[in-house]
Amino acid sequence: MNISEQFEQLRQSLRKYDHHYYVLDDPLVPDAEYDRVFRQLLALEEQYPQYLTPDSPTQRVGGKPLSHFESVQHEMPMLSLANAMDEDEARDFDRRIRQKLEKPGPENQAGFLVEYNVEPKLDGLAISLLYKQGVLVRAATRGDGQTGEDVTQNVRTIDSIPLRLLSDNPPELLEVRGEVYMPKAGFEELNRKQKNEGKKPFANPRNAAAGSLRQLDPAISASRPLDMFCYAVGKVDGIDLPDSQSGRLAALKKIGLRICPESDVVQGIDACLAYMQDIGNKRATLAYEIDGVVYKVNSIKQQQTLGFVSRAPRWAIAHKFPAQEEMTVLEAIDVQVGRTGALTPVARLKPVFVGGVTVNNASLHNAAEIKRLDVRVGDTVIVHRAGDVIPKVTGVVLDRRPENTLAFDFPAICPVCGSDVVVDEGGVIERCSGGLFCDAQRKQSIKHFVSRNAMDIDGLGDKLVDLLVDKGLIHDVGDIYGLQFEALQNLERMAEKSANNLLKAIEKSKQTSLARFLYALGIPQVGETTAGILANHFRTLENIESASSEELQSLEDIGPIVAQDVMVFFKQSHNLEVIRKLVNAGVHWPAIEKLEQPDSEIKGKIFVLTGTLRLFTRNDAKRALQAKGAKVTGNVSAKTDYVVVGDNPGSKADKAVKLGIAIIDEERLQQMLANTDFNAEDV
Ligand code: D41
Repeated sequence: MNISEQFEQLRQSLRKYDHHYYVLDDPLVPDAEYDRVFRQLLALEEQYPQYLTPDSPTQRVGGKPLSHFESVQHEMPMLSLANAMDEDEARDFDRRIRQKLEKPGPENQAGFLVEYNVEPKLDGLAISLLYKQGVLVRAATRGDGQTGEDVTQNVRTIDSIPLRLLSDNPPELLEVRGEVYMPKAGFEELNRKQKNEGKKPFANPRNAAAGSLRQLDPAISASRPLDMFCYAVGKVDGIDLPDSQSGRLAALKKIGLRICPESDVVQGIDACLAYMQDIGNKRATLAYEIDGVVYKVNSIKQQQTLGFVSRAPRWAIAHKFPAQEEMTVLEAIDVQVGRTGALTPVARLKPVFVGGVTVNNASLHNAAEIKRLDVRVGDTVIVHRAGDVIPKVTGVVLDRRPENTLAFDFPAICPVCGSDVVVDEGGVIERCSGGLFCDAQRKQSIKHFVSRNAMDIDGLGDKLVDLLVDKGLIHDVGDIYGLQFEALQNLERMAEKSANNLLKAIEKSKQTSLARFLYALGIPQVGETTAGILANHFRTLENIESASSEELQSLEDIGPIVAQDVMVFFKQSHNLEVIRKLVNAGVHWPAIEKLEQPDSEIKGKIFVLTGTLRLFTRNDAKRALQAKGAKVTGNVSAKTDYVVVGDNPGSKADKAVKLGIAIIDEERLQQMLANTDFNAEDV
């Protein structure tokens, strides 16, 4: 083999590996092998620089910093995309299309479904790639649609974009359009870095992607985790493309370009709307940010019949999710007291529709956050609500600040019991110092005690707890077991049947486990996992009560702070009093036998659960794993040991494959849980 053939062979191998790794998400060879081939090519290029070509896989980063970006004219204009803000507008879009496509006559109107290619609408920035003879020669931003900026040097650093198309006879010219975006995980990581380096974090992945592509120094772009999905072609010379959008996407994929795996073909607008719903449900688990879905008439012939209105095709529409950010007026700031006394300021808002629901309240976290935002009563604020998370106030529209507003005065005494407020945990959390003298803390600790993963007392909801405390029927959790039928029945809205059911549930809860009991007590810093660890190690409540700090700290997950909290809790006479009351009332748990712990497959391992589970609820699987010493986290990373996949797993499973993490199904999980049954009771 001569030198030139050697070059070509190495380059071809690397292109193939890149394609499998970045585009197909299906690596061909281990990373070490990739590195070897890469270094071989580098060495050869150093030895014979005359053979070095710009489309070599080694040449992604190499350009020098620019002083500015050149303007470039697109070969064919980049169109814009009309929006549908709700279902009605989406249906109007379909109706217009059917009217244009159909021969007139009401008899045809019914039952005629347009075929649509449907795809997520990525929240990145539109880019046009220009391939000549299969080689990437230019990449440009959309700009005004006619002219954009030449960002070739930066786009070349995106690993999933082929510098040369995978085709033996590539088209003379091919313009490809798509969205460059920053995956959510990469965005989080980048912002962590920005903060560590004292730089301003990016507001969202879209801004981060745009900022990264607009770096004059390609080395900076190269360090940013960018990716691209292609969704359309511009000018094409020298090949015949398939006559449908879906066929074209497949053709692009075949020559090495990355296509969104969620795109699909459906018949009619109802199916489009169902697709939107489906993608909406998956939204939080997708690896990238989307702000809607795009419906495109699939047939190119029909697209041509439909044509354009100004710069937007009549055959495509972006159906947007409801905005996740809106403005509204902050009417008041209330301060709530939690179970451990932490004071949480809550924004009372003029009701606003955001993220698909009407929001009245939003969290303001703590005093420091209020200070950081300088948010004042009367301000117009920005409210953010994504998925099912609690709405947050993320900013103030200073332009709209009325005159004479005052900075918020965080209370110095507890708004419920009047005790002093103290600041702890690095000055971030304000706490009421009233402990169980504070009604709010007592109510919250009772609510925690009866909750599902604690003592699990069915029928003792938040409102009823408030009522029972307000009426003086219970003072602490120990009083729950002394509740009498007569007293309950005298309460408003408490029928005989519900009073009986409640008493039954209370009775039933007496039989519990040590871990649940410990968790229910609400010891600061002791969540379910830690409660399980304590129960397994110490086996009896007495052992825990008398444990030394060293002994506590010898356990996994327990550091000096948690150890301190546990010891302080069991030193308080009122806590011991309550525990005695509970035990005297008959709360009990089976003894934990000390068993030899086999080398567990689970202990100390990190699990991620994804997809719909059939054998467990997600909560049960999580608790069972935690009880056996595993950590269960929400995100797949290099540290993850196992990803448990149920039905329709989504991107976490993909990521696990990419990272080479063990993927197991529910049956296997069940087996693992059974094998490691080192504890006599299930926590
Ligand atoms: O994901 C997207 N952001 C997306 C944008 C998409 N999936 N498809 C798109 N299709 C088009 C047409 C139909 C005009 C080829 C688009 C865009 N345009 C687009 N992005 C920015 C302006 C237009």
